[in-house]
Amino acid sequence: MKNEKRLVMALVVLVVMFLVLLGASGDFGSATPQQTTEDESSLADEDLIVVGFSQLGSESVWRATHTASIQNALSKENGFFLQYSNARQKQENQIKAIRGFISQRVDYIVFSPLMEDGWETVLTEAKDAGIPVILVDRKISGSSDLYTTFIGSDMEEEGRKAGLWLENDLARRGRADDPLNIVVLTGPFGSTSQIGRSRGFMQVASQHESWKILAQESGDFTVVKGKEVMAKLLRQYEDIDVVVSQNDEMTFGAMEAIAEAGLTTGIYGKMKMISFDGVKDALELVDSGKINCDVECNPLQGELLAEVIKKLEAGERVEKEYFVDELVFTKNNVSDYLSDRVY
Ligand code: GYE
Repeated sequence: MKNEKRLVMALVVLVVMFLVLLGASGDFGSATPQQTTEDESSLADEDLIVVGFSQLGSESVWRATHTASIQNALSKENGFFLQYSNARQKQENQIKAIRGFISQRVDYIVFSPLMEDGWETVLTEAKDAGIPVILVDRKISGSSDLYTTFIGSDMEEEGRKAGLWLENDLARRGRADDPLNIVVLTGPFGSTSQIGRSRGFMQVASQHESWKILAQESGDFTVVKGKEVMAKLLRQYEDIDVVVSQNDEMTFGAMEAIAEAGLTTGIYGKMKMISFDGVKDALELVDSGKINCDVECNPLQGELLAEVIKKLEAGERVEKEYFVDELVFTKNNVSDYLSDRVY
């Protein structure tokens, strides 16, 4: 009898676990983009603004925060019906998702383009269908007629800020003319974040004959690839003075590789470490002196997006570009921001 009871309990637990997993699979399930079906979209209240949002993936804490910011701002309570699709780092998935939104006749298409190139055909289809397109976070190459507005960061300015921090730091120490060996871990080549951050940093670097860029390699904005590329660069080059890593995830990976090679980073270490994004874990490393400088990239773009869509709904004119506010974090100021950082 006791055994039977146990068996029944075990079965109940299994069924509950199965149901919980089933519920969660909306978020973590298939490799194809999540599409809301026609049936679901007909649930939308007549008055809600229907927005299709194609996110490029979920490679970083920055990205997860960006997604959540948009999901929270485009809520039903705020007047929106949001269809979310995660392209899992594949441009073809984003194109499929956008085509799905067009065929469902959503009111707006919002998307964060994985790469700058390759959108002309699908965005012309959206234009022909009369659906306004709003770019968030990253941009596209080619004609600006294919989108209504952009909301995000000035990536080139971010790159420049990194270069200027380095310039000032060296000058402050009286080492402005010391020879400097620099490696750059970039985001995926062809993405706005890589193009902008590289361009901005190189603008400053090109003013300094003593700065030598040893390598620029993509670490795909991930911890694993950041570590792999950094380990390779450490084998290749004996004397690296500065690591510029175009996002915090790659920085975490690179720092593991550097520690495993028996080397140190930061204000007390051998190599200067410059990062981008400014997520909480990285800011803690700025605070402890292991990252010298973290250039903020602000993922909290949802509220501005909701505001801009409401303006468009009201027939008001909107700007072609909206840039979010961003800071530069160093040991000098980071403690003022750490406790409020939620991501
Ligand atoms: O820096 C990185 C993310 O495009 C600004 O993409 C974004 C970048 C961000 O995955 O962490």
